[in-house]
Amino acid sequence: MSTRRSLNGPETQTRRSTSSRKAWWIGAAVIATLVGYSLWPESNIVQEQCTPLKAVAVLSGSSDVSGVVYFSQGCLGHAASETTISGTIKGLDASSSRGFHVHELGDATDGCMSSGSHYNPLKFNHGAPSDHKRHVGDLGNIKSNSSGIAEFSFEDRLLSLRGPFSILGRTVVVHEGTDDLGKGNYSDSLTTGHAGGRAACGVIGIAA
Ligand SMILES: [Cu+2]
Ligand SMILES: [Zn+2]
Repeated sequence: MSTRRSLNGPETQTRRSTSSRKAWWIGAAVIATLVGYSLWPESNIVQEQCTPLKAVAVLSGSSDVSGVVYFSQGCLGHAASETTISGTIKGLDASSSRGFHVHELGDATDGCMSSGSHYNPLKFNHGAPSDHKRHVGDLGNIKSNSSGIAEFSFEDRLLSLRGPFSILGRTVVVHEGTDDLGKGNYSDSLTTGHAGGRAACGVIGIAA
């Protein structure tokens, strides 16, 4: 009896440690497979992370201001790159700076007035495009030449055509006044940049 007992003890322990070793190897294999798949450059997971996108907005309004604005966002490796904003807007006051923003809504039922406030998903104050804390839609000013035409092309690191803060379906607005970039000490400097009325606007749609 006493011999049997002493034999049973160690045997059971060996079985237990063999099965826990098996579980460890299965776990390690599963983790290695998942990590390997996510790192493999041609796996579907990685390919779906970035596709170059383009968008366009045709601007018009109750004033003589009109134009077209293009947006394009490429890829840097697996991540989206900065967004390029380019376009031509005419009918502006000569040699002037005019507030230029993405507003939150794509609602044109009341012209430019129904496009809501500056697109601000992070709930910061209004600012300059170069500010770390600003509305996502804050693009500063566009500058017109002596004929009242603004031609521009610049990049922005916050505007995106994809993801949770996408600007697709929102509205780009040109104002009648100059955006003070939040530094004008007016009552609306920190909400609208004191940029005045809305001269023209257009809903941002997907482009080919
Ligand atoms: Cu605006
Ligand atoms: Zn703003």
